Amino acid sequence: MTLAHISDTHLGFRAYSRTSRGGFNQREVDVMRTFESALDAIAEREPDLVIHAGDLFHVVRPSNATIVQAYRLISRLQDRRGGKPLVVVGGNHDTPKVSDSGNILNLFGTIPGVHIASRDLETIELGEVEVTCVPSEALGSSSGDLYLPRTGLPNRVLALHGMARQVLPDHGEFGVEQTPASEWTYVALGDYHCFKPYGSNICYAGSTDFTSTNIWEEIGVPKGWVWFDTNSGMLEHMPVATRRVIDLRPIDATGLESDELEARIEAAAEWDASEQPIVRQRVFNVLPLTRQRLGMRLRRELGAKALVFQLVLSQSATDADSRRDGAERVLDLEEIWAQHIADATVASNVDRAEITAIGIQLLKEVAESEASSSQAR
Ligand SMILES: [Mn+2]
Repeated sequence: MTLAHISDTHLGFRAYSRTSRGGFNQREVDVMRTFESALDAIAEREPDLVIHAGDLFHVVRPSNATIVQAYRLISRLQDRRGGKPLVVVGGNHDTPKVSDSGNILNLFGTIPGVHIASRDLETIELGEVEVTCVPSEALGSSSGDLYLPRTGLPNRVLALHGMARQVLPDHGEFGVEQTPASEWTYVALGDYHCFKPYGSNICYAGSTDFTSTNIWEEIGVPKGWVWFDTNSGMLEHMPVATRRVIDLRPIDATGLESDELEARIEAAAEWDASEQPIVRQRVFNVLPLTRQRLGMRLRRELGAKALVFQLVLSQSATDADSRRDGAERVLDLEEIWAQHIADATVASNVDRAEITAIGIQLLKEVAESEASSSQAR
């Protein structure tokens, strides 16, 4: 049997203010495009079984456009595969907390061959294959028992969304030694956004695009999906192309005048503008006066070479220091907002300074309310 394992596609994910020609958020378009190319690659390899290990959508209520496109792409995949089984497990992002009645995932169960396990632990029998599904909601309610196969079928697949102590009980990070790995033909994990295998038949497929809160810590690991062949026992990560994300080497601004710092930042900006990547340049040890003098021109020019150019100026000496003082992220967003309003086309009677101030005030309120509520991934 051959199997394709995909996860954390986060359709409907949006970020930054740039829009596509059609007026959609550009990152939302990107994420859908990567999903499409992943499905095309999967269709080409003709797997017997496809597992989506959760977070098909980024939100519980995706936009109509997102639902329609996802439905079209999954229908086309199933068409090409002649309706061979595709199992989708509910993730923490796309499962409503309250009731199952309004779960958008259930709509996809109407596509030939698609099985949805949105909320409860369930075992689906597909000929010679058992697929035991542990959606995010079912994982939350279980008591910590190990998951074991429930049938005697020759192929037994566990599909689970979460950081799975039940599968990978405490052993350093997530250990493989104590898992019932030998009981399962394959364990398809979702939730963690980087590809991560545990032994020869368990892995997180990772996300298909950069959709986490902190995309910068994911740069080193390619996005993609996983191919598994039970005959050869071979587990292969299949990368997909995404928009490039570039984290430039941080600049130390100690002793630099603002024009010298500008020159350094400009010199470092040597990526291919036609790729329109997402770029971050961090600068440490920036004095408040230098920050004020750093021209908007620089941000605009470099911003035009990228989908997003994040210039993160910090008074602290290192990233760890700036995180400790807690003000960095808010400051960063404020700067992005100020830049956006400086660049935006506005009616002549609109006061840019006033709009900027209102936005900054709102950002502060959001930051405060976020700090007081717990952060779920
Ligand atoms: Mn996810």
